[in-house]
Amino acid sequence: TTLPAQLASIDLSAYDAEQSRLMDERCILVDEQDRPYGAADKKTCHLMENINKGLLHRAFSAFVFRPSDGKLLLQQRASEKITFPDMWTNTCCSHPLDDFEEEKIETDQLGVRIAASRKLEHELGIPREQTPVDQFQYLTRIHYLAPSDGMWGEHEVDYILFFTADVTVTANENEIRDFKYVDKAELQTMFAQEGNSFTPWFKLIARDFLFGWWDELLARKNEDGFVVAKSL
Ligand code: DMA
Ligand code: MN
Repeated sequence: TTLPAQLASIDLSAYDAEQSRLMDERCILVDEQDRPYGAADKKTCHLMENINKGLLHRAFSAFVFRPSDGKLLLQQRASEKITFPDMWTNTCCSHPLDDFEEEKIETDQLGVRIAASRKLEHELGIPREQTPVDQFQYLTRIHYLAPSDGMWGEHEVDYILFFTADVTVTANENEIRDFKYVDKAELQTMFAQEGNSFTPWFKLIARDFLFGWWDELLARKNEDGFVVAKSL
């Protein structure tokens, strides 16, 4: 049988083997009200051909802040990533998976919190005991669509989570090319510099929400001047 050109060209063998394997993970399909109705593999969910037909899945964006100075931990995505390679972005993004019962729990956004803790360990090597799920602060959900390179893209209901704690980072080089802590001014400088590219969701969140929320976070300091974590 002969595949249509579009389908033949999505053979993943040209991509990194580990990232290709991760395309078998099963994302949670949701409608525009974030009501789950099924599951599909990550490859299916991230093909623009399907996104253009309305396919939408659940995701999270985690932002980790350091208590001593309130700086935000950024990551640069690895060149191996199939979507949005080499771009600077927030600390960690991924998907709660249909593969794990506990990641489908909706009460107190527990499923996405568990997924965030799992992926902070997978991508940044942060031990799970350093990211207790009840310590994530849930801010809001955003529905957005963004193409990556023509063939691939994102279309998600994205849960935004803040987390303030000292963490130990051991980067997984298959996921992350670089990481750094920035304050607001340093981030603005990075945005202004030519040659830096940023993920579309991070630019969107930065444009619409991040700086206001960051100010509120910085206002919550204890007597020692440390930003205080806010949990559930
Ligand atoms: C997907 O992030 C989630 C958002 C919010 C864009 P990702 O591409 O980093 O996911 P993964 O690390 O699972 O490939
Ligand atoms: Mn996605």
